[in-house]
Amino acid sequence: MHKLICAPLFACFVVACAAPSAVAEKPNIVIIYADDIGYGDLSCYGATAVRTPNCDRLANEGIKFTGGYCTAATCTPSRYSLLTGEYNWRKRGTGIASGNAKMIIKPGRTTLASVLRDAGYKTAVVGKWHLGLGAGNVDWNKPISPGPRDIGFDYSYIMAATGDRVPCVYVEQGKVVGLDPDDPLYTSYRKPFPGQPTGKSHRDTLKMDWSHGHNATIINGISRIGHQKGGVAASWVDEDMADEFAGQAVKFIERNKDRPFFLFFATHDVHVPRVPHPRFVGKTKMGPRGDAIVQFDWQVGQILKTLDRLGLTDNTLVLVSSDNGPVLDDGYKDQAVTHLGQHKPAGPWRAGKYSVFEGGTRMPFIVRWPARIKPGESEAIISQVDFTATFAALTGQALADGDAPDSLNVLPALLGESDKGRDHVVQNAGGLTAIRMGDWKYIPPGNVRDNLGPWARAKIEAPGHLYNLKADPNERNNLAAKHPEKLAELRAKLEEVKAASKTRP
Ligand code: NG6
Ligand code: CA
Repeated sequence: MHKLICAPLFACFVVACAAPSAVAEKPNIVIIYADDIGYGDLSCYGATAVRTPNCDRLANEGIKFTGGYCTAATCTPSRYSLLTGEYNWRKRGTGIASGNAKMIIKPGRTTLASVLRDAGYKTAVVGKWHLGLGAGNVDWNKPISPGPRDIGFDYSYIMAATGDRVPCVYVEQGKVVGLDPDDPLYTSYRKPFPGQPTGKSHRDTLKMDWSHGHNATIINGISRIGHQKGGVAASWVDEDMADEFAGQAVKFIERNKDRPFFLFFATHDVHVPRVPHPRFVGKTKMGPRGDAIVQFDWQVGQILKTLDRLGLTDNTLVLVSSDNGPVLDDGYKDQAVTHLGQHKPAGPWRAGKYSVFEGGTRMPFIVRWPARIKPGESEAIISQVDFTATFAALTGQALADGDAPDSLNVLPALLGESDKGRDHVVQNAGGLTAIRMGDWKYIPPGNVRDNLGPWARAKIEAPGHLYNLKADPNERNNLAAKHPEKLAELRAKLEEVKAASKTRP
């Protein structure tokens, strides 16, 4: 009897004596991943034309990072890197995926989700997926496989791609939600379905006009990229999407309140088409884009309220970030350009979505974990590609040699115990990759997107541009001629990273 009691007590003692960071911890983890929200879009990062009280609460109660990055200036590649821990530009086929693309991440691969599932977490993705589904020629009328489950998510309630791409339906656990078997769903990214009205043929019937692309099938009065036939009852109502996703996220938390859970909550806001619920319309003077930011923040609030209500706030790590920089006109005439006013969606950084200038990949990045993290601000460089190794370290999971090849364990920086994260980070936009090392930034020769849409380009001449981000955060003063040795150093580092197959030690 005595012995039986003693053994577990002794085990507890040993665990308690070990260094804190060596002990596996199992806080709940919620990553709230915005779409196309820029560094300057949240009031805790300086916005005044829109207020984001829920994000601000997180920033006050946690750490506001000023050097947080996504890996690429568009959605699919950033999400690929976040989940796999691999730089997207190492793998072909990780560019912006169409709505009927096959699954991009190989089933069985080690991902952030599989690592946490193996650590005993219940795992879920709710919201935007945009990483392909199925094995090619997906049939939406049958169970869709492979999908999120095959890379570590126990539960999924997602849209296949984006709000502006067909199919405009939710997919829960591999099945289209609310699909009427008598009205099967088909998609095509090549030919239109004969006789179907499109944004081109029925432009005057649209509730929001398109500006480029986005002129194929009309769903809910809005024309999209790609053609969809059938699935009428299953098709979403854009105005209800934030409620739908937030509701599913809350239900997942409620179902799993008594065990460690990992929720990847990937909101659709503020991607196009921006069609916030009527209760958010007019909340800002910026039109739908501003109102969609308010709607995003409301979704953050739904998560925070749920954690408070269930007594989970203290031991839940909540991380808020975004998948790429901001954009104004991204295909619809939605007042984003005309009603911008003095608002600076990318904050102090140059350009936004689609660009290797800082605005493309420098993200809002907030981490709160009351039980463990002291509130503050940090300049540490952290990339979303680091999530897999960092959360593996937190939860005591080992990674095999080939796993998460570019993911660095930056746990001390994430927890605010160190101001050192990465010493360098690679930033990608389409075919261009740039590198930041310390305060320096090198962009190789090429054409760089240099606006927030409508588009302008900056030409980067040989041997590339060199900026000092500390002195010149807006990347205006090219120091290539003045500091050729610095340029050579950064270029060599970028080439070394590109030539290697992995950068994780
Ligand atoms: C582009 C779309 C844009 C947006 C983007 C993906 C056109 C002309 N532009 O091709 O509207 O959908 O893809 O955005 O079709 S992302 O945030 O999902 O990467
Ligand atoms: Ca995006």
